[in-house]
Amino acid sequence: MNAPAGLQAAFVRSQNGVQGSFHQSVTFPAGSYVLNLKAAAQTVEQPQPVQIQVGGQTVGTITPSSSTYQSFTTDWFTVADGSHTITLTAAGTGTHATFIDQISVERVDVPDQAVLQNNGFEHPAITSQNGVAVGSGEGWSFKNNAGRIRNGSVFGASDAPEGTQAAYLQTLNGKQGEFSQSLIFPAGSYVIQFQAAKRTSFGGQQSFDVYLDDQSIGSFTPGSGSYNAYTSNPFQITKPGKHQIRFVGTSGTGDNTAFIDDIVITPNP
Ligand SMILES: [Ca+2]
Ligand SMILES: [Ca+2]
Repeated sequence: MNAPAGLQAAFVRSQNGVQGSFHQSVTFPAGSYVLNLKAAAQTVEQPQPVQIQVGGQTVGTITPSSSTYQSFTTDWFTVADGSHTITLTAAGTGTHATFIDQISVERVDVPDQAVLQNNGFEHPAITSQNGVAVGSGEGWSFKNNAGRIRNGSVFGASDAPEGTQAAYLQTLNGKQGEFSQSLIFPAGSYVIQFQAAKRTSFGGQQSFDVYLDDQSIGSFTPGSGSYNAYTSNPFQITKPGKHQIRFVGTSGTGDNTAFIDDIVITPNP
């Protein structure tokens, strides 16, 4: 396939026990970075994983699953002022190559605190007559039966504990609602605090799990139509970087809804 930039690209593969690699020394100002690159597989059936290192530290292993060039981003890494060697090495055993092009270094800024955008689901203001905004809200991604409500919506929820709008997680026709947001965390220990209530005007009991990336940090079953405060289990971020917070409905059948508002990430002392 054609290179995504210009006419040429790099390749790495392994042959007779020799792992192909290439490297370049780059002068970095002290800080945190990611590498962005494009990569494609020579043979989709036998992809060649590629290990990416900076100054001997592995910052990612990519395995292109397509013969079309796709974008990849490494983990975050933090370096001291000075020259560091970026090395890409074939990490598999096969002779099939991975093609690589358009490698760039991107500086990433670590905030002082992990802050959720639109943590109270107030934006944008809901204008629909039924007071429900299905699957939309600034900063958040919604899936299946999830979205936002404003006070007085057809869901019949108690008034939002923060502002006038909240999120809902509904299980309907066997599909569980979920919403998520990715944000940048400084290293540290944290808990997630939020307010939650159940729908009492219709349906059954909703329960939900909260995740940091793929790690469950708590299961919750709001038992009251009034909002109560809940706190996740503590979790540890060992390196600064981007992580996803996710709320997922867990009741399997029926029509069950939970309401959630005022989600705050707090350092765990
Ligand atoms: Ca090129
Ligand atoms: Ca709110």
